[in-house]
Amino acid sequence: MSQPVYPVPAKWAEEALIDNGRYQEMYRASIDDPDAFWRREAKRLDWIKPFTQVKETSFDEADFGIRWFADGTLNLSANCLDRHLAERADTVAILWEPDNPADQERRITYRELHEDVCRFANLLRSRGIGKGDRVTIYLPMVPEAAVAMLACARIGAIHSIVFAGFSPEALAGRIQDCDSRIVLTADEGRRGGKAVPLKANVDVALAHAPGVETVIVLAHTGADVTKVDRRDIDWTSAAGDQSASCEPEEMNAEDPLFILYTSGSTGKPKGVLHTTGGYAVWAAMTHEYVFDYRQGQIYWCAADVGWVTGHTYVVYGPLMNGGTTVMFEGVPNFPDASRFWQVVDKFQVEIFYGAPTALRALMAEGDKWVTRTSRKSLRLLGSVGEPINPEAWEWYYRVVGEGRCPIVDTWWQTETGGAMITPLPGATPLKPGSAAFPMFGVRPLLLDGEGKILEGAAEGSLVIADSWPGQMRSVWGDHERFFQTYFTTYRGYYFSGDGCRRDADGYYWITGRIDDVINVSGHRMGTAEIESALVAHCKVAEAAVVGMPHAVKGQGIYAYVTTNVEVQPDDELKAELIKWVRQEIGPIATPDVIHFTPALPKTRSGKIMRRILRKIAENDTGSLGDTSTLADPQVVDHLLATSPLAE
Ligand code: 6R9
Repeated sequence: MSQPVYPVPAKWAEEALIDNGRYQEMYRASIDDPDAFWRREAKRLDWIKPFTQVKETSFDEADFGIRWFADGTLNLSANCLDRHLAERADTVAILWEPDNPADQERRITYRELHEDVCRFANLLRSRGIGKGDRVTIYLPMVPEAAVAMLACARIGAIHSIVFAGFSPEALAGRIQDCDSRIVLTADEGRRGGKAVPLKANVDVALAHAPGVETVIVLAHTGADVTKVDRRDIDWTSAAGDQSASCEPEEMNAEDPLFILYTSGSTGKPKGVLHTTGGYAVWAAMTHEYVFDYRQGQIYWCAADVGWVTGHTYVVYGPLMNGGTTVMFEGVPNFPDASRFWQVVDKFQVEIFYGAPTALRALMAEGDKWVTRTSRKSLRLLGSVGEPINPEAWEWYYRVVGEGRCPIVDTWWQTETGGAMITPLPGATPLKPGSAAFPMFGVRPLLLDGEGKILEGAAEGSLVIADSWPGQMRSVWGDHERFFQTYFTTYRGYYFSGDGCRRDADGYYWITGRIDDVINVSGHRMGTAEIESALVAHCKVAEAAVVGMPHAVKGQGIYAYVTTNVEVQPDDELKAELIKWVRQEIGPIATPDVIHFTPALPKTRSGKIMRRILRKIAENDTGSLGDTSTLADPQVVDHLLATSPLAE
């Protein structure tokens, strides 16, 4: 089967910041002499005290450590705002589109954003928040979310954004894990015409997190919400009382910038910690090169700020580059499946960056929703969050982009801070479904099960051989867990948790997670997290969760559940368990299938044989492999006989 390859359009090769020759040259330079390369790249930021040290990193246990630009100081909010004021104060920084197209959009200039951030930063200071304090942000996709992030960065507070779709229980866990004394929220969010009761969720969460002294509440929808005296304050009036100037805190390059909780293969979600200097260099550089971004262009990353993509490519990257970033509160299919492309036309968006799950959902609605819009402004498309199947890629390319826009399929992770393996639009001939080549300074390797390096065309575990500036620095409160999670599977390498193939032309093809993490609509879920939610239910004895193929979501959630003996497993209990998991974690963790079983298939040593559970969930039951080590092979027969997927 011959694979299509789309060459770089001539115009792109001529006009882009980086053509193929330049990519090769810069990549070489970044690997051969990282200090010289990064010393140059870091000049894109305004430093308060210039650094003299550049890369001081080791992935080895004996001298493990990751430090970049460690003696430099800077402020990221000043890099996103103040330095643009002289020349671009009246340029629109944030173009906000509400959930409902009948409501008014907002255009916020750099001058206005700077003012809002200063006032809010002063408000935080007035509530006793300063350098190193954790601030939990539980906000919808409104400009105030960016204001809150930048205000934290301005005073050196560490923000921890919790996606507004998470439940009160999940929110409480994240508040407690990092000991936040303050929560920023809104009365309600809006998504697809429905209200999300954010303030009510915070009230429930705080019953479990008594350390919170202040809740700042944005009146977004104007809904009536409860107000706890002395604890809850109104965002707009309290910020309005503050001065519009606020001296930015001088931060060391290695001072923490933010925590973002993400799921792993074991235990509770971990607080991924990013620091200031390296992350900023990585975010600004990758945003410029990957999107060939130039000031004045209208750029839209459709991710939520609750995920890392929203941090790096809605807020920090574009604002450091003095860009105009679109923030969208809504969803792709409300009021109808034309919504994305109507927003593209409305704002004349040139660069659109979205997730495969949304594209597959829109593709299923038919081309007419796309073709009835113009989209003439579009020049470049991007994809992130999960592997994009070639069919969806082709649809995106032909129908949305009309064959005119390159697609940058960017592979990266919360842990990596920004794009790691990606095409560059002026440099890389595209293969649909491949994330192509490494970003500057990134050394990907494929390893086999024994940890042997695979050369040439091969498939194996994707590891990164050396540090890059945007790398996470620790797990909040548990540095040992950081080392254990990422650097012990393969000694001396950062292990991504992803499987990957490299073809004969050196293109990388991410095949998906090879650990116990599933990717549902681009959202990472630890199977262990969903299992512990299930077993926390009083009628459940045991549970095992695996991923299953899902046409739109990429992966769905398949839960095997053993109830307590006296319980009758029926449809009513199924509905109850689904509701329970949504409540414990959030709607994104809703199981697609609940398969009751009197027992789980286990080895004689008591280990659940997940391989078999995965096969059944994939409805690939012809090749279950060796079942001879099972304690009770009849369990498998029962599962096969009761599988809801079998015809
Ligand atoms: C940025 C982000 C990370 C996981 C990652 C991988 C999957 C992300 C991808 C992709 C194939 C791409 N992933 N981008 N897989 N192609 N272009 O999504 O971060 O939420 O931490 O998820 O997502 O499996 O390991 P995060």
